[in-house]
Amino acid sequence: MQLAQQRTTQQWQAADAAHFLHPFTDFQALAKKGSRIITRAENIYLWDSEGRKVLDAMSGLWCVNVGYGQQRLIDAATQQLRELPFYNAFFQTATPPAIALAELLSEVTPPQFQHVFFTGSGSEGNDTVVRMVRRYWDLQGQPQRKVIISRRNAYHGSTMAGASLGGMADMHAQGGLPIPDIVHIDQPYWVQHGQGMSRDEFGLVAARWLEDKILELGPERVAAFIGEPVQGAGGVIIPAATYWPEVQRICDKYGILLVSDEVICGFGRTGRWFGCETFGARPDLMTFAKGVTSGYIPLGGVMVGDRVAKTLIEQGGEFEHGYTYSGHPVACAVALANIGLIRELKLVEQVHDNTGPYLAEAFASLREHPLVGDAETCGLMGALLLVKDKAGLKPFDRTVGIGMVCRGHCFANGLIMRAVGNRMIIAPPLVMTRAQIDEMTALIRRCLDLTLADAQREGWL
Ligand code: PXG
Repeated sequence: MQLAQQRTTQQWQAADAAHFLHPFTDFQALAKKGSRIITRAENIYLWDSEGRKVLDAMSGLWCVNVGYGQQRLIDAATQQLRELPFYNAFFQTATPPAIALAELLSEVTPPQFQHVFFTGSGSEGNDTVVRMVRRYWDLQGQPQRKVIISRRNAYHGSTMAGASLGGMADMHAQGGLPIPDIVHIDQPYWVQHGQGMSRDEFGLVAARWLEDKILELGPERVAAFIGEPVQGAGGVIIPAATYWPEVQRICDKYGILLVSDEVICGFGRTGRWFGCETFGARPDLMTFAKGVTSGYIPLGGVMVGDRVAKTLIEQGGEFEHGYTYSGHPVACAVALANIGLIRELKLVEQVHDNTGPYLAEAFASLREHPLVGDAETCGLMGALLLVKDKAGLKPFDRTVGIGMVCRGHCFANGLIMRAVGNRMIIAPPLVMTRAQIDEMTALIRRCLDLTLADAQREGWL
């Protein structure tokens, strides 16, 4: 019998509550309520332990780009587990899957990237970025260049450096973060900071906050700027087209390194292989994870551009950094199969030419809903801004928790959609078809209607 079938939902929930501390969770509240137990998945659908089918519009956690149940990935893992389940990449050794993946990543990433440092996750990738950036400037004879500039409401992971780079105030409040020499500027969120300007004008204004911060700190102290092309966990904040080219110009002007955190945007999400290609930036370093294996098995890393790689290789000596699972052969074998499948199914082209524009139309049609103040997409990610009043995008009272109300209806109606404050967000698997986009849009519309009915009944409007 499959493990899932060996206990009832209540038994799983009781054992879960007794022993399992979940990430980003109020342990006591969840223990009282009981977790939803997910037992299997296929394509873009999940099933829970009660046999309920759910459309997973979040790709697991922004990662299952090729959808669930892809035999090619399963076979790659199985074969590699048989042949060589593990060997490390320390002590002057390597395994064929890790070498082949390093080579393939050089091919699918922008041309400045010919080298990769593997990690086990996106957070470890960003910790690697901090160490690498600081090592680079030491080797350049500029050890005073330590400060990394990031943005409020960014998410770069949960380790000490990842959470410090991130701009989540609640995370910083727990554990004395950020660590020294990481500072934040405001995010390029037009609704919050830009109303009254055109989006393109605002994009330039927001980018110039970077220059202001560089000048305030002294350019000689600034090592790097890091950003997600589109902020994912922050609520799918899609910057204006003017933003990233201006950020690039400013980084070039002061010689500082540009880091693109592609953990969510990488591997096709935005309709190009990497988000920096969609937005017109040429980063020196790129963090990746999630979509590299479609989440079938953990893997992350940092693509190291020529500028940094040359210095580390030619002048660096030993780089005192690495993880047991850097270049894990099974993870790398799955990544090889995953990237092969993305290419074969032409998923990046499909998102760019077909399903991405189709999703944009579907979301545009949701703008007519009385609760929706704004609807935006980029490739196969999107956000709906829920508002009390469309005029001036007037928000609901915070105490209402409108996003969580809507998310509750999604759960109850067989749809996984995330709520980030008053933004309802999606990032479905890249294999999603037009018919499935219609199916998802109909579910979203139903949940918006149910949320509106609550708002009318409870007097929130
Ligand atoms: N960078 C970005 C841009 C991410 O989105 C990480 C780094 C960290 O990756 P790991 O593999 O260490 O988790 C992430 C992860 C959410 C949510 O609520 C998003 C992430 C993780 C957990 C929850 O949207 N992104």
